[in-house]
Amino acid sequence: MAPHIALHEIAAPFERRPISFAKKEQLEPAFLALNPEGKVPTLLVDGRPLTEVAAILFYLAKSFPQAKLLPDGVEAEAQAVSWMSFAAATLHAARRLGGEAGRAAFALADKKLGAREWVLGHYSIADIHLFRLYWRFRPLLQAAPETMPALEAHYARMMNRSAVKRTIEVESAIGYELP
Ligand SMILES: N[C@@H](CCC(=O)N[C@@H](CS)C(=O)NCC(=O)O)C(=O)O
Repeated sequence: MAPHIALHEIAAPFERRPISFAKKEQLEPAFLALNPEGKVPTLLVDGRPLTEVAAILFYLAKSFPQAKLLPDGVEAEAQAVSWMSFAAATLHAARRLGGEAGRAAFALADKKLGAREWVLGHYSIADIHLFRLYWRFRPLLQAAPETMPALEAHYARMMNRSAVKRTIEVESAIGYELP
C-alpha cells in the first residue's frame, strides 16, 4: 500500500500485480525468485526487484524529484531514513508483540510526531510509511483515539489526499487479504 500511494503521488506509469496471501502466492517459486523472503511489497524496476518499503519509497522519491516526496539536503534525507527505519523496525514489528507493547510503540510514534503537521515539516515518504502502518494497526490497537492525538490528526490529513483515496479505492476493488 505504501509504494502504491507513492506511485499515485508521483503519477508515474506502473503495472499492479496483486498477490493473494489466501492463495499463498507470495510463496510460489516465481515470486520467491523475485523476493526470497516471500513478502510484499516488491517493486520491479525494468525487471529488477527492489524490496522493503523504505527502499522502494526512497527510490521513487529520488527518481521523481518533481513530486517533492523527500526534503532537500543530506541531514533531511537522513531524517527521512531515520523515520522509515523506526517505522519498519519498531512499528511494523510491534504487530507481533500485540497488546500493550503494540500500543506503546504507537504511543512513541505519537510522541515523536507531536504537534507537527507532517513528519519532516512538509509532506514526504516518511508520512506515507507512518500512515500505512497506523492505517493497518489502528483497528487492532484497541486504543482510544484520544490517546493518539497526533497520529489521529495525521491519519485524517493523509486520508484527505487524493493519492491515498485513489489507492484505497483501487485496493478495495481488488479486495484486501491482510496478513
Ligand atoms: N520489512 C518489510 C516487511 C514486509 C512485510 O512484512 N510484508 C508483509 C505484508 S505487510 C507480507 O508480505 N507478509 C506475507 C507473509 O508474511 O507471508 C518491509 O518493510 O517491506
